[in-house]
Amino acid sequence: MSTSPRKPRVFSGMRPSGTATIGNYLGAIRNWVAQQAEYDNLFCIVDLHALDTLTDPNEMRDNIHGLAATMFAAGLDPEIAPLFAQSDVPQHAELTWTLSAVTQFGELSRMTQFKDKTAGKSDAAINSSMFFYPVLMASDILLYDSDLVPVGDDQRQHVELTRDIANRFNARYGETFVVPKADIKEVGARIMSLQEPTKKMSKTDPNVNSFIALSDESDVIKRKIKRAVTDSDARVAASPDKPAVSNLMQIYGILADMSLSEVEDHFAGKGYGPFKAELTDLLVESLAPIHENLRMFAANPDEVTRRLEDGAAKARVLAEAKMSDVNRKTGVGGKLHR
Ligand code: AQP
Repeated sequence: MSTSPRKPRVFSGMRPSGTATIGNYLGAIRNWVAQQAEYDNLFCIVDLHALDTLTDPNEMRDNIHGLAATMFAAGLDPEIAPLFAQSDVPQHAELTWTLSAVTQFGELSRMTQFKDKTAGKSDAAINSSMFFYPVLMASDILLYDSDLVPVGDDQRQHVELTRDIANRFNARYGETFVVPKADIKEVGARIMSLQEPTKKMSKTDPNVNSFIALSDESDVIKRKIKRAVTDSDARVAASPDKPAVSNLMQIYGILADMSLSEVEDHFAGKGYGPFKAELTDLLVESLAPIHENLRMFAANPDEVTRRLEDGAAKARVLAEAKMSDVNRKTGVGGKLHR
């Protein structure tokens, strides 16, 4: 009897810190959906990672459900890609503490995201959870023996740190964790702000014109694309000295399945007006099926809850087994298990 080889395990997460943007979609969700049949998947709404951003419990609950509905609406199939809320599996927090014992202060201090998000802030305004974020992320990934972590480019350094943490734990206590690899696509991995094209598009950007949310209706998309900054000349051409137009061309190219040079040829001699009009139409058309599904989930919110509960039940089985292996290896606990 031949047994088929185990499919690689994929794990990835998203903070329910706001409404998912076209950046989150093109850099992450779209890839998760496109390759879900190839892998043994687990996806997570990482609510504990959002505690330092959201202080209103109702907003937290609404965002968790809204983001889950968005991921299902975008095509995540709960039968092959279970989705769950991080805090429904307590081992994420438990493993974080254990991994903090093999994570160096200096490593966390060097994380670019920490430096970016805390720049210009006083110590009193920086929560330690922001500093500790990569340890919780390492625990999210390592808890499930994940082989691949499909993320946008901004998370590359955190996955590298996760690898270092896994290797250090394995060296100290024996083979315990799979050492994961980041899966970062060449296109879409870094969609930039529509207002400041040298800055990554973020769902928590206070300027709502800087991003297109997946839930934005056509009139909002039209307005935001109209206001999107462009570069000084009127040519639709991609180059490092034209970051604004290059970013818009990248969005167009991914959605139209065209390379940047094909996009450039398509708009040769046309200028920004026709380009922005076509980009708006393409975005509206691409998001229409997601909107239709979102309306379906809005009419049946219990279905989202049910799917999240199912996902958590599947994740807990794996997390409990891994955490008891970890505790046995480190020797903590009163059971004298050897
Ligand atoms: N601009 C982006 N381009 C491509 N990919 C992106 N991702 C985020 N922004 C872009 C990818 O989306 C996934 C989920 O990210 P997250 O929500 O957990 O946190 P983040 O990376 O910090 O994303 P945001 O939108 O900027 O959130 P906030 O504002 O809460 O910090 C990840 O795979 C990420 O790479």
